Amino acid sequence: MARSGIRVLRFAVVATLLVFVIYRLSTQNVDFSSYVSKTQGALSLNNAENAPVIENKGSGEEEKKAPAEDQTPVITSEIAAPYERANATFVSLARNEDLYSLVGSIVEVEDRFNKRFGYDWVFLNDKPFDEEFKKVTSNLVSGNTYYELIPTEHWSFPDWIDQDRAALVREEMREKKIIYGDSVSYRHMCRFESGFFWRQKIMDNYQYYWRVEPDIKLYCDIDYDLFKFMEEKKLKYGFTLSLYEYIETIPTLWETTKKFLEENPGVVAEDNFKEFITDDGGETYNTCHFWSNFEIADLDLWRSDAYRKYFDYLDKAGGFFYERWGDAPVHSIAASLFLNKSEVHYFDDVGYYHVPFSNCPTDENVRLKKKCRCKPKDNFTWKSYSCTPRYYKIKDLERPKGWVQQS
Ligand SMILES: Nc1nc2c(ncn2[C@@H]2O[C@H](COP(=O)(O)OP(=O)(O)OP(=O)(O)O)[C@@H](O)[C@H]2O)c(=O)[nH]1
Ligand SMILES: [Mg+2]
Repeated sequence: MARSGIRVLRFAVVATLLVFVIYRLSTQNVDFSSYVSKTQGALSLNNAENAPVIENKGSGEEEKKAPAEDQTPVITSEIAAPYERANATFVSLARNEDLYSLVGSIVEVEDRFNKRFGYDWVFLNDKPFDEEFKKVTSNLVSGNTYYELIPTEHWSFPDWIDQDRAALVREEMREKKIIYGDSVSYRHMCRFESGFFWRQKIMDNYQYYWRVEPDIKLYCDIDYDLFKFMEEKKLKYGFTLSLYEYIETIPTLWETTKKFLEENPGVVAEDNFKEFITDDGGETYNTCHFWSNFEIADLDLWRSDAYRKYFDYLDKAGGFFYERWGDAPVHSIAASLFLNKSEVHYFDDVGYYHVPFSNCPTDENVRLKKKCRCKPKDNFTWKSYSCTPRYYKIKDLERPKGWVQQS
């Protein structure tokens, strides 16, 4: 009897509660609007007001909002339109198996820079790109993507190379544990980046390029168009990191360069950047080079008569195979000799990482303004193995605030 009384009481309480809830729901509109607008704000990619140098020449139309009843968050394009971009592209040399290392780099570049500009991206490979590579990368890049197969003659031993001699060198370098010293493909890569990436037909469509490698990081927002900056400042070569080269990989590169210069008078620019690469007026090479895994440059530098002749000369000498000449010292020597110093630029404000070095903006104000995530102490710029202090000296520039603490 007592138990059934409790049951009746429990039923009465639950029923009352149910009736109350149904009544509240029928008399009150649940308001989702604050959630929706917050969600829209968070997902909207349009933050053109944070892009001070983009001149938005649009019609002044307001950003399109979703109809009130549509609660799907709106993702608008971040590309300020219409915007007159420079004639430029990203370029990545990669293998199919590099895909997921490159994907990280693409996301960094898109998030920190390109989603607001939509520049193209050219992918180059000595083997055909597979469908997965194309699907994943084209989905991430905000501009157009192009996938090009490198012709065999740009990725093979020229007929004047003595194969036995080249094989012997690789064996010696393997024993000496010189990094990539025994690799054939690394040598093809260095030769290709020196003499052929800019000769690919697709590159004829562009004036400037930005080279991107797998596994790099961009530490800071890039709040202006670096390509337009190159154009407006008449810059031909931009870098973020510079350092000394392992001399074992380039023992005769400078001797060969000197011979080339003797045989080709008049190729060196009048107000050149030669002091960056030599400390004794050209007698010896100090091995300083711009780290070419990051490069923003004008393709005309490589298309010039001087560089074409220089590359052909080096190629005939065979050092890409008889030694292990890298594209970084080759590009750097050429840029330092064939350009005026005003045409070479150090992007101190572009936070960049390629294992194992970082370029972290020296000045704290810059790091805060550009939302950098790098550790200032890791900045390689002022370390003893960096060549970048020479840049400041040659250009007679004041070092940024904070450099002493980072040296
Ligand atoms: N298609 C193709 N690309 C290559 C090959 N070897 C290297 N690459 C690409 O060439 C660029 C330079 O190669 P890396 O292996 O990064 O050379 P590195 O920067 O000197 O050395 P890491 O410290 O390994 O990064 C990268 O973009 C690679 O994806 C190859 O055999 N085929
Ligand atoms: Mg690399």
